[in-house]
Amino acid sequence: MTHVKHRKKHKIASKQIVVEPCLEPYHGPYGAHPLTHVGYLEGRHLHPRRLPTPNGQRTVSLRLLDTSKETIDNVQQLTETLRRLQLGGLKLQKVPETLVARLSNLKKLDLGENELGDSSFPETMTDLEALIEIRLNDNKLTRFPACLKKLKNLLRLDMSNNRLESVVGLDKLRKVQVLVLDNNKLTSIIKEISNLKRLEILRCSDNNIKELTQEIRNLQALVDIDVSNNKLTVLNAELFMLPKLEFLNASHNNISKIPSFNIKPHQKHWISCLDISENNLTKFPGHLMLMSHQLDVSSNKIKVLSWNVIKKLDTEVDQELDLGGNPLIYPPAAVCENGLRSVTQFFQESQVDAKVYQGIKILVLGSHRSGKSSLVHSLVDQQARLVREIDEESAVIGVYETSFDYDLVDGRPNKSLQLCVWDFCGHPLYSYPHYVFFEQSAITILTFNMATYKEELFYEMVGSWFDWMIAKNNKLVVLLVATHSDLVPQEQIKVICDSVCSQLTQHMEKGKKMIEQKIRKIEQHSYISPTLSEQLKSYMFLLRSKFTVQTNIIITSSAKYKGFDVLTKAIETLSNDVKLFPNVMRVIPTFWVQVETYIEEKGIAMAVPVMKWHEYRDEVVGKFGMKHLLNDLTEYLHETGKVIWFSKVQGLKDYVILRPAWLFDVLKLVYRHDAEDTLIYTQDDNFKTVGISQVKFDRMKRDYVTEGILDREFFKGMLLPQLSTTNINLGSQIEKVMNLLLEAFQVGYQVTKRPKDTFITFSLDQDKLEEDRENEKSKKYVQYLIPWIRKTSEPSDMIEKWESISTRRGVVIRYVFPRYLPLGVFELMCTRAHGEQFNLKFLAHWYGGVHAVHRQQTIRLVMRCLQEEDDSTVIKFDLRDDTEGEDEVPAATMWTLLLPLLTEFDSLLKNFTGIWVEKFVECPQCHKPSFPGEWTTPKETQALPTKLCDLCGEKVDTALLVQPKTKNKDDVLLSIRNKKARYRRPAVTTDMQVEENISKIRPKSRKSNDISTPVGELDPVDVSFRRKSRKSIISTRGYSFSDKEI
Ligand SMILES: Nc1nc2c(ncn2[C@@H]2O[C@H](COP(=O)(O)OP(=O)(O)OP(=O)(O)O)[C@@H](O)[C@H]2O)c(=O)[nH]1
Ligand SMILES: [Mg+2]
Repeated sequence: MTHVKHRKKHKIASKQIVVEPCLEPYHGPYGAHPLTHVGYLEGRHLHPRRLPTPNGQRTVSLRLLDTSKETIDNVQQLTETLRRLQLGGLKLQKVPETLVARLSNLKKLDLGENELGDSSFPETMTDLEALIEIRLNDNKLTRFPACLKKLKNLLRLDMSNNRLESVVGLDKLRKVQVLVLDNNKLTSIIKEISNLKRLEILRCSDNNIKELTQEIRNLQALVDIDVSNNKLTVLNAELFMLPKLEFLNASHNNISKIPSFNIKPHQKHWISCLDISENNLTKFPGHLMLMSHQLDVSSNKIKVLSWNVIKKLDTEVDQELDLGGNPLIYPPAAVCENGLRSVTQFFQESQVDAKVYQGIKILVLGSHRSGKSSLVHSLVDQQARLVREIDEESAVIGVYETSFDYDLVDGRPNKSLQLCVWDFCGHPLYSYPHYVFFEQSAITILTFNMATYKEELFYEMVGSWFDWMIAKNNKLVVLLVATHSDLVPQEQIKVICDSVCSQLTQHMEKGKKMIEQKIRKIEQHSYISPTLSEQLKSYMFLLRSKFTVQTNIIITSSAKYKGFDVLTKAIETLSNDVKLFPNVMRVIPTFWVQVETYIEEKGIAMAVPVMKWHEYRDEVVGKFGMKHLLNDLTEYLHETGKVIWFSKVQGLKDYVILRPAWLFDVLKLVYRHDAEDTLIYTQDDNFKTVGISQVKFDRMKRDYVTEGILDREFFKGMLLPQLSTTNINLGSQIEKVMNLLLEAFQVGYQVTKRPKDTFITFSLDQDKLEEDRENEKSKKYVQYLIPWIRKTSEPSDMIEKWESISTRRGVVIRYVFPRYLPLGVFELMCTRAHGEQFNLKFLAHWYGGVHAVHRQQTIRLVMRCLQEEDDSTVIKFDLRDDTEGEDEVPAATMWTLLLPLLTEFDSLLKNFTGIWVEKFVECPQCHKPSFPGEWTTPKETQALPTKLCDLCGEKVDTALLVQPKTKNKDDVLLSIRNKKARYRRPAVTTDMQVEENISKIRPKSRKSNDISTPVGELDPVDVSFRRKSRKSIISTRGYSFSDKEI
């Protein structure tokens, strides 16, 4: 009877296009009726029953076999108790409005295997507030039903086997943990669901998905993802970084490369199963073996396996590798078919003759957003890759390792070129840290975006980068790469390249001509004074720079993967040029390789992979012997990017960093152009862990971002993500990292906040610091000033004070940089000037200047960095008498303070071998730089009481131009005696001891008659030596810029 009635209703309804389902009569074990399966509280099975059920108050689940009015009415009687409702397989074209209304306690709803379309859901669906699971599989949906957005408690959703083209709106279901979208028509998915932070299982096989976008990194809870049978060509690194990932099925796609990425050792986790079978991989993604128990790369196009990865595998870990169905040549297919153990054995046995060749470092430089990271990714992955924003990998410096593929010779791998690529983020803030890492023994790729190139932008986009590079290194090997060629019309490409080439040639010629002019000017002097001779020497040194620049600009598109064959070839050609890189491709002794592996493992095992040089030396020599080879070996590790050891840089040479990527990650934490956005209190609770409240955090962040003042506690919070929190020695780890940054890299110096001050004023008072050092409790108030972040202006009281003593006796030194002053050099000097030996008490530090007083003499010092009208930059050391009343401090005393500072600055400039600097003493009368660096060669001037200023014609007391000579014969004898005892003596303070002090600071190089000694030697004069050297300079005068290959 019910059925007849129902059919009638269906007919009427269909006219109104409201279609109710029609069911064949049910014939179960109890006859044609009942029509539901009922489950009771604590019952284990569904019982076929007729509704209404006698156990209404205990009914928790129902499987309906029809949706007649009668049944619905009966269901509505059970709203209080009903938890689960199954409406699957009823051919429903609509969800009955009255059925779902008021089911406010319902937890699970199964609407699978019906005929539901996009408009089949009534508004009453929103009443199902308690719903945690809904099945909509096997229906006819083309989009995510809007009414489901309101089901905020939903944990599981199955919409597989529909016709979904979009899941817009699904991101509102913030609590979803399981999402099943298999077999639909989706072309993208990750962007739409990227804020589902609790998602654990994502199934979307058999769709048309082309890309898993970077937003996948937000799905931090993801454990299991199935993207098989789609149209993927790339798997991005972010996917493998997901901290909880256990299962990945990406089989049956068109994936041709797996990106390379850095697995941070302490963040590494093991993935149980990675299935990348049935794809187009040609290169063995060996790095995945370092993080997966089971790797299936069967049925791809892999020909060769690399020993480089296999040798790193831990034989203790149980791992499986499926290589079946690949056209393997090496090791032979028969070996590979027998699994990982057999592959490892094969390599071990044949390794006897497997030589290791030295690789090369590639440094990628260029303006901000010019396409460097995209270029690197495309080069490494050998396919089109675009980086959309600066991500964690590419901020500061990103490190990538790759090798150019093996050529097979007689069925065996031939030499392979190992590349270590350092991708320098182009944001100006990183200019200084990048300088530290920009070295000669590498190929530099300089990129410019040809789509935005204009002639008038040449200097900004290309020229200034050459100046930047030349300032640091006087030997360059550069590949000039034009990116974004896909956005430039074909006919424009040549025009742009020709323009860049000719402008570059002009730019370099201009530099050369400027130097030659300077040389000619000096030569016109009838008498070349020792000072001029020094200057001449430095110009000659600059002319000896050697630039190898590829004039055929390499045109690339990372969007279309174009030009990379040319780029690869160029890198190969340069690397194999023995004249340019004598060490590259040499065979590395087995002993070195053993040390390399040992160091790599040690670096991974250490929470802070940094060793003092002596610790490193003792450990390596103790284990491997061969002390005499240690320097060469460590240089090799440094040149190939395995460790960082600046063997020639004061301060830095005392440290060996066993894992360069670790150091860059640390720099990324403390030194960010986007600190405003990336420093977030709630992120990982790091700041909370170190005991900083939200309010304190806000204040400290503001201090840091606006003033460059970094609180010690804040510093700790920043560093925490890079440290091993499971290690109990967290305190000593922090100490070690801070020491590395502050002492070796000199990123800043210590200042102390005055307790009663407001948070924006800081004491730069060293006396206060001493107090603080003694008082352990106040340690938490310690702060550091990071000069290159400080953008404040000169305090008005400092300006006034300085003005008020403007007529006092003083000495002003100018370092002029006619062409280029590397960013950060001045700031670094400010940090160095805080060394105790200079005896200075700093009162203010602003953008481009510091103001200090001497602790013992009544002298003030202001150091400034100024931009001149002629585009040169000047660093000024300005000293003034500050005695109350008459001037008291003699010029000699001023020099006593000044010379060590200048020596320090000279030693800093020595790290910039290509820098062009001219030194002057300002005329005290006309305040113009008219005396050319007399203090560097003082004897001649010392012999004169006065000297004429070339610019104003006034007589100037030579005591204001050089350190006055006060020695008589007895003094000399005394000085010799003192010299013998100098290491036992306290810091030098008297005028007489100055020269001695200088000679202590100066490196040994003065003894050598080496023309390549960088400019600015503070040389107590040895006249015979200088005469000799002047001759040699003049005899090399014919040397020209012809060495430069442009
Ligand atoms: N069309 C097109 N876009 C590109 C190409 N190379 C890079 N891009 C885009 O240019 C922008 C900058 O690219 P990145 O690779 O991040 O540039 P970068 O030089 O590494 O930038 P910084 O590290 O911030 O200095 C991104 O939006 C890229 O998607 C290219 O060859 N063609
Ligand atoms: Mg980048």
